[in-house]
Amino acid sequence: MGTMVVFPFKTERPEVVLRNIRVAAAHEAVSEVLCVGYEEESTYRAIADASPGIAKAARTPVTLRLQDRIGTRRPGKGDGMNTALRHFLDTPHDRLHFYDSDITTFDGSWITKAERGLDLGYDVVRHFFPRAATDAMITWLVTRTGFAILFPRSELPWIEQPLGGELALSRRAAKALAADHRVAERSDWGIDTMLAFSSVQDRMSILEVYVPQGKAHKLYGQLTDLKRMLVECFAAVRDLREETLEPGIVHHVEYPDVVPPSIAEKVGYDVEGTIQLLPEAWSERQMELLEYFPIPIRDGMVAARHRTTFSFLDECSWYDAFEVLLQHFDEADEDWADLLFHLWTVRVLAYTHEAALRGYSYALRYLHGMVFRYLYRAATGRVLRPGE
Ligand code: GDX
Ligand code: MN
Repeated sequence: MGTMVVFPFKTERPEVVLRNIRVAAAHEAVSEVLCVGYEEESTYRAIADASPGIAKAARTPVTLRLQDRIGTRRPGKGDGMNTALRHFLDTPHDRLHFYDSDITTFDGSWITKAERGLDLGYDVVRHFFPRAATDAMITWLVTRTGFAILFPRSELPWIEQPLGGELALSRRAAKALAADHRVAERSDWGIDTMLAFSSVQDRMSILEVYVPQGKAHKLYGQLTDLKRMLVECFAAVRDLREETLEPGIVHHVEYPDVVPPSIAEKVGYDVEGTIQLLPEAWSERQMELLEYFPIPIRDGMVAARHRTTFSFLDECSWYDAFEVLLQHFDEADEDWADLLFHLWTVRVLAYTHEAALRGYSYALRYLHGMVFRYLYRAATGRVLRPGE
């Protein structure tokens, strides 16, 4: 009986991770905290030094271990989460929570909210947060877009933050996910996509709980980090293209609260720096790959190499581009990866211009509407435009 809380971690600020471990260990529902590291580096050693003291003070075991090599993709967060899933199944605990270790706004209420959802009998409880209008651009433009195009009548495109690393599972759900070889294979950033997909395909009941204070965490490093995440998240969606999903599962979403100004007024990325990045890393091969795309997209991208232009990649064109990518993208091919990164960057700028500039509430309505228009088009073949 009891709950295990897992923090997968790579290199993080030790004081942030240790604070989170303390919070979890002190929570009355928690019977064990498990930290799964990527390698034995400075963060790992800081946890090794401090965890016996934390465990003693809270009277809750704090276990530290390295991730196993489980998947077939790049060894990353997926191996960390899959290691935790397997470790959990070897314990008697009946509930498993995952939280990113770099969160600076984490507190006991996150655990309590998830526990209440599990008390009600949901198989999966997912946390969701208020996010800046220009944040979560992989979630909106890749994952939710892909889910809408591939599974328009399913519950999948309606999951608020399918890439979120904060979720809780019943033992039954953890067992089913651990037994899914597609989950086990996703050792990279694709793990979150696979967990969301597999839980819906398995017809698990899902509750999304709202955390009003938001998730403040480490800012993105270089854009190259984001590029890897983009490519791995896109590949995870693309690999689902032969799958089918039945409509209708139990999926409830807590009504969100007012968004704090710190989030509503936040600019999520460096617009100027991003524009300057566009002419970089082009190859002749990418120009050839553009031949797969409809002419307006191809011409627009050719122009974007030399001057600031992005509005051509509007909502409808992104759908067209996405379909081409679903069919032809090759993850192992560096030119495809660069081209995907370029296309996505242009689409982020176009979205910023067409929606985010109109303010927070407009932008969030726009993004939710966009997912609906995409799934409507995928299901009926009829194109809806913003405002329709
Ligand atoms: N064990 C292990 N191994 N942990 C890792 C690894 C790895 O290779 N890579 C990252 N982590 C940990 C990291 O220390 C942190 O605790 C968590 O995984 C998330 O990584 P972070 O670098 O903070 O990612 P980011 O950009 O914040 O993305 C997270 O939020 C996204 C989202 O909410 O949209 C992450 O959970 C993504 O999976 C998620 O898509
Ligand atoms: Mn983070």
